[in-house]
Amino acid sequence: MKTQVAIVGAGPAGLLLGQLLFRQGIESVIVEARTRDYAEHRVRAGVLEHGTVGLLEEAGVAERLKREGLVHRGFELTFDGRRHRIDLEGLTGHAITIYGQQEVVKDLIAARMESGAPMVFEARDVRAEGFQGDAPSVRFSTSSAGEVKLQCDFIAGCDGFHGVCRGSIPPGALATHERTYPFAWLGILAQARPSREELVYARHEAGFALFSMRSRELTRLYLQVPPDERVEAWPDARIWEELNRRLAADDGWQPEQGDILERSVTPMRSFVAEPMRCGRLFLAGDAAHIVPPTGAKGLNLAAADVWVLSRALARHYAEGTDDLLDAYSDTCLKRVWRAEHFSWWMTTLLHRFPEGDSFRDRLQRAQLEYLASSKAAATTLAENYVGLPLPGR
Ligand code: FAS
Ligand code: PHB
Repeated sequence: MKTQVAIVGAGPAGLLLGQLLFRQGIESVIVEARTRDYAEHRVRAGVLEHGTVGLLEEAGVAERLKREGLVHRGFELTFDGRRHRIDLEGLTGHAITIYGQQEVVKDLIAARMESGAPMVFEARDVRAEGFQGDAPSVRFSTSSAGEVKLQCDFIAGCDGFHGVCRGSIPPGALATHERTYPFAWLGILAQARPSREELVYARHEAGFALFSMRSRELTRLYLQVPPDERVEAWPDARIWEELNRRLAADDGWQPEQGDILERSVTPMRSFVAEPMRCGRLFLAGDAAHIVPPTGAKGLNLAAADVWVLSRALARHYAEGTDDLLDAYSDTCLKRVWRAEHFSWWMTTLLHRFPEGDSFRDRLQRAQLEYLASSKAAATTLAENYVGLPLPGR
């Protein structure tokens, strides 16, 4: 089997790359370890930067997003029983869009099917090989095709944090930087009407809480919990009681309750692997970097990486010049570290740290008071939240 670009992983990064390459006449094969159903039903991200929406439009997969996505022009911070709105559009001219990651994945898989470009699900024993030489290939096996060697010019490692591509890079060729946090997020998806127009981020003595949504019928909520917490420790009544406590403010509002459809505990970590390239293997998305979800940056960073990679590959095939390919890692890492800083900053601002450090508490409050009273401070938060300009756009 032969192609130009072998893409490992059918998450948002791999699928969007496949679509952007297809629209530029560049061949690719997507190799995914799980089933289509798994890829389309994994509840994760929900916030799309305006730049990501623009990319999905350019990729020709934004029709349903435009119809069903919820445009939010601001969000609210809550602390000490008061709410402060951050006017995203007023401060930056841009808004965000609430549209579930699994919906983005469904739209991209449908477009892939329609294009007829190859995509393999349930690939086993996937290996990236030969990328330090001139003949890279991806080997895998499937129940229908048996052992397959997919020869290609380039490999795009879009297989997430737990994938195989990053691990196939020789240890000396990669440096990693990591920060883990002494807490996790308990996330729920509830069959409840979002009873507030915009997201609410709450810093509370008992810990962080987030009110978000997926549609006019589905609410998405998060609670800070200890890092090794088990979902069994949180029966429905306890979840709603704690959400009401942490999201409370002087307006008396409480989230509407409903059946909990999905619940999961997500560890919080910051992680960056450098460089994001080894020979003809290019890492993109969570395969190269992880941010704590407090800044809602993960999916958006993945989209930005494959935008940069698709442009670089297009230049390689159209003009035979590799300047953008050679600059790929530095171009992406500039944006990655900005988002890493923003996500770390939002996380340390809004979460309670177990050691109960009163000095840190006072610093958090001082920063929140500053955000609530200074246009300059609120603008910095807003421009990072809506998303900084994409390179070359
Ligand atoms: P993904 O992990 O999504 O996809 C990788 C794909 O590769 C998967 O389909 C996997 O099955 C496949 N794969 C793995 N190993 C393989 C192998 N060996 N061979 C073949 N395929 C393999 N981000 C935001 O921007 N906004 C948010 O609001 C937000 N909220 C989040 C909430 C939670 C609870 C979590 C966990 C994450 C959140 N994120 C958020 C971050 C998240 O969305 C990721 O950044 C995003 O999924 C990254 O996309 P990919 O890089 O495509 O990786
Ligand atoms: C979500 O809706 O899943 C979400 C929203 C904002 C975040 C993180 C997650 O910061």
